[in-house]
Amino acid sequence: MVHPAPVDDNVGTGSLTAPRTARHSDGHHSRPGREVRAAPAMEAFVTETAPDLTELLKDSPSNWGKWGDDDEVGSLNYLGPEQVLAAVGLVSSGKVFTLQRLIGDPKGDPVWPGRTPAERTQVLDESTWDGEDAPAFPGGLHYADDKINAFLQGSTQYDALGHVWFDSKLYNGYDARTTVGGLDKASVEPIAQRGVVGRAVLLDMARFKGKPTLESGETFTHEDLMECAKAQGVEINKRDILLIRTNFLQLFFEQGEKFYENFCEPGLVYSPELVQWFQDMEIPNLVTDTIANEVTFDPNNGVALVLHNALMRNLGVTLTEIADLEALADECAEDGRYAFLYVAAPLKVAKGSGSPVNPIVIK
Ligand code: UVW
Repeated sequence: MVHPAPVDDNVGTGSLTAPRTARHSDGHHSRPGREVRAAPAMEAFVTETAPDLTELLKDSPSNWGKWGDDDEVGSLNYLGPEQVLAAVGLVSSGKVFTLQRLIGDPKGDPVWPGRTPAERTQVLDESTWDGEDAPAFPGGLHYADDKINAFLQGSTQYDALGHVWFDSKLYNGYDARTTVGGLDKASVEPIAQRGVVGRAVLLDMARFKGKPTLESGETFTHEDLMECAKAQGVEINKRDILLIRTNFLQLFFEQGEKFYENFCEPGLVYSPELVQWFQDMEIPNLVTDTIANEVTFDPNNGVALVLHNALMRNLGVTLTEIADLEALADECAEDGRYAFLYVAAPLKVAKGSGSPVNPIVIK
């Protein structure tokens, strides 16, 4: 039997014959099927006037040690069989919603500045079998293979709890040097091993504010979330997974390059009260339709991604980003039911700082 050879030495194993790549009728080898639109480099956004996170969060609550010295899943510990069964009990219509954005969207993939969208490359396709020296499987088997080169945070994703840090310490006090060459501690793997299942509540902040999308830099607080919930007729319970809709990424698709000018996403803004509310409510997981879950630069102090640190690093709240909440939000507006079963299984990537995910909501 002759095996078709992949496009480069990094792909596949097995016995190889002459290298053959996917080839199109014009004789060209495959390329990713679209222009890859890169986000601008991160340096473009960095300022030096902000206070240190160490100072800003010095009195902020922490869950380090709460679930043991070896814990790597943080506030997901709040989700046990009781929460799963209560969430399953919410299922009544059987309607299913998938929350992942398309990887390799022909219209572009929104990513954090400095990251590049996933590139999918065709390795084998029908053209592999063109010509007389084509591989031959008994029975005439042909097949397609492809690969992606992607940031693990380059699409709808779970952040590992060790994804961000300051002061040389990750979640649970792990040394930041444990990230060198891959996350030895608080990687995405333990989150993926465990899975995430619970009652989730959609807080449709865009509809609540009567806007098609929230605006660049627009902020809201936990009190706004509670107001939104009240207007929607839903209660936020302890240990609920929060899904927040801003529809901000619609602007990515409408504005092209301009989207990254003065980049500052809308979202929750840090206050000690907000962090205490997350702690008291024992929120296990914050899911948003923005690239980074919170207002990018805190308008009160200029610090970038304060809540990544106050919530994820300190409290162990898992963060899920770039979720597509549009179809779900339309359904909630239609049926008036904003609480439902949420299930997510990030990929088991050893040492990964995050993982793509396709969360599922069942109503
Ligand atoms: C950063 O943490 C920089 O980004 P994100 O959480 O969006 O992956």
